Amino acid sequence: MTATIFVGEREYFPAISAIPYEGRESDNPLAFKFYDRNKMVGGKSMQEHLRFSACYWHTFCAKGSDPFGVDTQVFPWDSASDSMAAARDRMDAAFEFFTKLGVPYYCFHDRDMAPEGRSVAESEKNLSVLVSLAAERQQATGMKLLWGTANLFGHPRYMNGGATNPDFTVVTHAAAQVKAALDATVALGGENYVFWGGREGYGSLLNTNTQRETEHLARFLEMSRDYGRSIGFTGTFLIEPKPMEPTKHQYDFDAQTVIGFLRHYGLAGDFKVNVEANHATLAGHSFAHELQMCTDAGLLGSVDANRGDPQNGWDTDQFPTDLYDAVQAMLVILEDGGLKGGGFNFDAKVRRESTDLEDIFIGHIGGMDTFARGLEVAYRLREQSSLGERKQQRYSSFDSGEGARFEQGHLDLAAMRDLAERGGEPLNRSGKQEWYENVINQYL
Ligand code: XUL
Ligand code: CO
Repeated sequence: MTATIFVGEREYFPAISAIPYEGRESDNPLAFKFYDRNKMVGGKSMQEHLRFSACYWHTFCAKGSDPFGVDTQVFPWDSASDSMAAARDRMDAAFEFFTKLGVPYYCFHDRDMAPEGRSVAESEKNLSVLVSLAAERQQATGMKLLWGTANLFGHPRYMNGGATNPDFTVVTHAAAQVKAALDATVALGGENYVFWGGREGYGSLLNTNTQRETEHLARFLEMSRDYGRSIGFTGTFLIEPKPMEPTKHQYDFDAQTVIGFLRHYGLAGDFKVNVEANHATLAGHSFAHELQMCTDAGLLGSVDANRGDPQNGWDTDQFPTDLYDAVQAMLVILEDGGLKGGGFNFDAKVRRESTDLEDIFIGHIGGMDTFARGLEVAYRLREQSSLGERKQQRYSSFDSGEGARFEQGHLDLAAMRDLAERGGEPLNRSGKQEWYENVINQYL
């Protein structure tokens, strides 16, 4: 995988070569300290466990602007005035970056890869031209597509929603875009296809029929699934929950909301969940909580790796550096048998103030090292500590006797009442939270 370093007509990062693993003593900012891709952790290499992906949008399309200020980052792939020429340059830069970094996967939105045209047909054509070039670059480098998606939030026509827009004509445009993005994903061998409904929600209940919009969303997803399957897409469709931003309320609020929705509409299985760390914290949850809800339901699809800032109530999309969080996430993922068709996609961006070209490498290196350490620590915790055993032991009263009969559905409420009377007052059993927390620190 990612054997060849890709350099197109022009080298965009001439000062940077393939990022090596140098170990924790290294002071080279452009080297991995912990991510050693071929290192085996319990029968699988780090690369196989973590299935890292870099994203097109933050890294190659965003340039540091925020609601209060214009771009701060000047990128050499942005100089062409023709939008198709700029898209080709961006693609060369992206594949050079992916291969020098050494991630096996990438992700993109239709509009990251190719500019919107003046009509549906022109937009489709633009995308298919760039998809052919991406296919050549994938072939040359061994890079693979973790997922594709359609941007149904940037264009003004989507200001009131994409699939949930109150205007049917807008919904048809959303469908046209998803159809083309599915064609692109299949053409590039994409392993998953993502729906993130940034504008599928509302600003005010006063002007919104939430029931109709939710039904429309389900219908839209069904038709997308049916089209995808009809063109040979065998991967997983993913819904990426987020509670808000840009809408005040987003229908795909959090993992449990999405899981309930998928089950209600018979979409679970074809569709799973793409958990994003910063979206979890915006919903008032932890990253590990969202992963746990998905693995409990058998519906963990993939991960958008990043972090928020505990002092900010918005999606800061920072690179993940919190080891404690990474360990807790990896404990849940290892317990589930590892990521299957999904990966760790860095939906993360360097700060507006990080204006050196090398900063995008440094951000990704830090994120990859964080999860590599998280993986190793979580693996050792599972192998060597009594964490798992103690957690299991907490439920041992359900393993046999009346507790087991309860789990099997053999007891009714009256029988439970009689058992309560017979059993007398239960002993207080300590939850031992502090002990669990201390064990994690001991292994860090
Ligand atoms: C936005 C977000 C998106 C999705 C893809 O918060 O996470 O970039 O990952 O549309
Ligand atoms: Co995301």
